[in-house]
Amino acid sequence: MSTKILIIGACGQIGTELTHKLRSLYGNDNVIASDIRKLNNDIVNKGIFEVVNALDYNQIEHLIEQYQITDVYLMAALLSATAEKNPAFAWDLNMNSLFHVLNLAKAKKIKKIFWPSSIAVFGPTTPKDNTPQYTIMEPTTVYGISKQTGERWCEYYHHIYGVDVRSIRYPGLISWSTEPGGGTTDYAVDIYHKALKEGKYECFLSEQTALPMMYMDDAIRATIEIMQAPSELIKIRSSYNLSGISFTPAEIAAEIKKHIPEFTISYKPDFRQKIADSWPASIDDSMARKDWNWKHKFDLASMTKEMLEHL
Ligand code: VAH
Repeated sequence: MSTKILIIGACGQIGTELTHKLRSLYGNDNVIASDIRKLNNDIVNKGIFEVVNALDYNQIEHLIEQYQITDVYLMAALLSATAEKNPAFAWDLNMNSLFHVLNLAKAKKIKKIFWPSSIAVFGPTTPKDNTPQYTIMEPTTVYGISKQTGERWCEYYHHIYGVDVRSIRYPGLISWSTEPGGGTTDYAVDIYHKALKEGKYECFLSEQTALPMMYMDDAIRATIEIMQAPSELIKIRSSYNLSGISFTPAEIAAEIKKHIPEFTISYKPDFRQKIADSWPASIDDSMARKDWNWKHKFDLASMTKEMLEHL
């Protein structure tokens, strides 16, 4: 049976670029993009698009049958900052959408699932530098708790029901083509827009806040690679640590200054500082490198060049 893909949350920060990539790889007729509303014209108009509520099992099941879907990429979620403002809905959306897709796979209605986790599963008691794959995980955000719990259920459904679910703990993701959506790492996207538009940026994190980050092209490639890897290579069925780079607001500002010498940055930490302080500064992704041959391509310099050129 050929691969037929459903992306839930196709209009989000990752979903948008993932949809474009999957359409180019598998062909428009084999990729069904979906979201709660028609939130992105390109996604809606340049291929098959369906409005679907990630919390409505029957709607998802109907799409699976209508299009003979084999693979589901579940990208719908509330991110860290937004989730803190709406904990009950964040838990509902992040968890129950996952149960719907896991149960569809358990019922053998779909073959494979991609589900995004995050370095937000780590907390203030986790070793901060070069955080290992297996370590203390006491997340202090609703988003992190939902991702940690989701990882446990993914691993359970794989071992108990044989569900082929694959997952990556995304670091902060930086893209020029999609607006970020309520994350704590979004300063690293905003800074490029403001540097070009205003020549200055007021950062909501302090200057020495190091966080694991990745250019979106690397994140999309990692997502495709883990999904295309033979099942026997995917030894970790909770979620793989992944990271390309790690930097502070001061370091990204210095890199931007190489291109825009008059650029200035100021710092005004807000509620997101506490979230960032609970996360690792850098990640050890050696298990992904070992199991399915992951390697990142973009560093801070090459990412900055790409971002400023495209913007
Ligand atoms: C957030 N961009 O800031 C997301 C991500 C690691 C951070 O999960 O919430």
